[in-house]
Amino acid sequence: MTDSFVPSPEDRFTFGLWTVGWQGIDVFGGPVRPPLDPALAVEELAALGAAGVTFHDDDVAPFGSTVAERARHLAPFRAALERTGLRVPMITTNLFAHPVFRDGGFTNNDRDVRRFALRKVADNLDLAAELGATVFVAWGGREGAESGGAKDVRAALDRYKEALDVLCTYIVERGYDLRIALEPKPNEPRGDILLPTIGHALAFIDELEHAELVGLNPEVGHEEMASLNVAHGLAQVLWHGKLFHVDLNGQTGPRYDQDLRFGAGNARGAFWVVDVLEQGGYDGPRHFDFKPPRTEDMEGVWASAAACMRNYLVLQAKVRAFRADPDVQEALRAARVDQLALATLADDETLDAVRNEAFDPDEAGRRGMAFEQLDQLALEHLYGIRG
Ligand SMILES: [Mn+2]
Repeated sequence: MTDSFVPSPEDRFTFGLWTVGWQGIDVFGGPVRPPLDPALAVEELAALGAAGVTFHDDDVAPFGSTVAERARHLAPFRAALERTGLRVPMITTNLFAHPVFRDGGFTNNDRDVRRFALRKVADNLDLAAELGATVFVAWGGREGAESGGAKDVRAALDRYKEALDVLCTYIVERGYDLRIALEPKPNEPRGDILLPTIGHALAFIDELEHAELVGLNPEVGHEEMASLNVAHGLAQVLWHGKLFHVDLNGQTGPRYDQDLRFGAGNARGAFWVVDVLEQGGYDGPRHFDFKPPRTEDMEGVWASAAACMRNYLVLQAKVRAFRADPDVQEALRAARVDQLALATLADDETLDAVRNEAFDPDEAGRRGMAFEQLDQLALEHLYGIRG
């Protein structure tokens, strides 16, 4: 298509190998697509205009590979990276697929498994540093429970903290330029996952020894599964200085984890997600963590991946046009959005100033906020009849 929504590496779009490589295995059926060679994924993503790829350790070298086997599996992948110039800005560890992780990794009740999980992550931190990744995502999909008595949540959080403290100490001691990004999710695969939302994870980070090295990798679908407003969540993560990475995809409200391509599902929510990322100064990768539906063959997979980037660029153009629209600027003033940026008390004032202030709440209570006019302008930009 010949328009301006053509991605290039400057847009910093990245994809997990497990996204385009997903074979469609779900709870109800086996694979619908053949395994995807990681080197081929790199070539295809580069041709589509992506800037980088990310992966779990087991995506490139099978679980249990020796150091030599891992090097052998990584060689063609590395060669493809060199040929295409694609980067690896983020790496993550699979602590959920193998049966040993049936009760999680860092918070598994079995101490031996927890020790094994730390070893697996440490190996992967070495690889991340070697490949130049600066973010290490920790999604604790199996850290949780289905039943009440089986998990002592306070003890589990002690172990979660212990794991992150130990791993951060390792990062510091090795001098790695790496930060860890926790990825909250409310449920799936566990009935209830620990650190289920952005808010839980932010509060948890405050208790860590190296809190400065730990931030978040929020995912659109995960927050929407919990009926939360993703744009608001991202804004708060930015406010805390903790947006280390972001997972973009699509979701239609609270149901199973759909992992739709970005921009599908809640399109209105996606508009505000792009707005907050663009306005909020986030300069990291725009990382897509989606699953091309089972209905698709490989052609459909690449169409779906291209659409993630295209939809981001379309929404980016729309939020820019929205912000630049003089009618919107007037509507923002009418909605008194600018007033919220003003401190409630002047520099030289104390609480006494407001206690002695003349104010007519009935008069102020009659003023409408004019939010509907502003929101309608946003929708009209999204619907494509403005800008
Ligand atoms: Mn994710």
